[in-house]
Amino acid sequence: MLQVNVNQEIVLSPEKAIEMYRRMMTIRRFEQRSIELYREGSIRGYFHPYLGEEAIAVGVCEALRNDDAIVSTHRGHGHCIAKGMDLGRMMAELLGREGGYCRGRGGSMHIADVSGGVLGANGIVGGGIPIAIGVAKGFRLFGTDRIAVCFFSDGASNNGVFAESINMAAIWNLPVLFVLENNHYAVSTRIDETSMSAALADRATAYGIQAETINGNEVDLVYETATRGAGLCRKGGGPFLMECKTYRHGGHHVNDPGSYMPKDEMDFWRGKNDPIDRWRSRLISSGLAEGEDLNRIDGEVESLLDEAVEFAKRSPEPSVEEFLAELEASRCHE
Ligand SMILES: Cc1ncc(C[n+]2csc(CCOP(=O)(O)OP(=O)(O)O)c2C)c(N)n1
Ligand SMILES: [Mg+2]
Repeated sequence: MLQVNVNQEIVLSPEKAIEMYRRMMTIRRFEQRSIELYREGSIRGYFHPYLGEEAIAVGVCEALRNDDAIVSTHRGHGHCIAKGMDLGRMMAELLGREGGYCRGRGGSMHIADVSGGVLGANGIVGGGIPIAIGVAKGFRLFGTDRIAVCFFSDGASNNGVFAESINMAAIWNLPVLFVLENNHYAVSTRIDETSMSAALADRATAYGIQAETINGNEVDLVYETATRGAGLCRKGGGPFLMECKTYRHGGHHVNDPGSYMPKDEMDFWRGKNDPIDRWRSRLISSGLAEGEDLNRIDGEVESLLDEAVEFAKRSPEPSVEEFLAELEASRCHE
């Protein structure tokens, strides 16, 4: 049986190991298919792809319970898929259709599924962090052992709200798993231009919170760390921060060519450090799957995405009258 590589007590079952491959591939192909839809004009507005960071969302969400909650970011499609959201309804949301999770009103950056524990993507950088603190406080007040997971990236960790929130989580001993997706960039600004410390996890230890830095492109390592971190939070051991080093496979958003990203750096992260290729090789070398099995999964993922795109395109556009009526309604509440 395949075991995760650092902690021999946490065993990854073959089923879970293969499921993690399927989920990562689903995120990758969802993003690539969505970019095609964007290019043909079916998706409008901003679109921040999660390509290259798939192992973090999948490794973390596989370590959660269904009733745990996550708070996402502007780069959130991967988090939503990893938490189990339906591909068709997600695609419809991106296309701005009635069949979407928020009836097309949220779109890429404000998609949410409260009943599924996805408490929203967020267009405000760092905006999700205090929400996770409030959710975790609520879980505690209601006497549950549910936990809140807060995804955010290096740029958000430079915002004041991060410092205030993490301190509050520490003093109230809240069950928050902070997942810092350090992809090294905030738009075009490299993290070493804005931080004198290479280990952003040190910021958490300064507030008295346990924290670790790991390679976020190794899904088993992410899973193992998240399992320990979530377990600690659930048992009342306080918040935990995991800094996952990773890299965007392109520019900040779909229309950013990323020409400021050095080619050798990009080649490294897209090549031998690609999270899906790495996991595929591990599954094959450990005898858990043959290449053919994984190719079959790739085909199944593609069929699901065909169905998702078809569902989204068949779903009606919201009517202008209804939009205007909703605007009027919100004005009445001002
Ligand atoms: C409060 C706030 N400031 C600035 C922006 C504009 N903005 C959007 S994304 C982004 C960069 C965020 O970088 P990071 O937190 O590292 O996330 P990543 O894009 O790497 O996932 C900025 C500055 C914003 N949306 N919200
Ligand atoms: Mg970043």
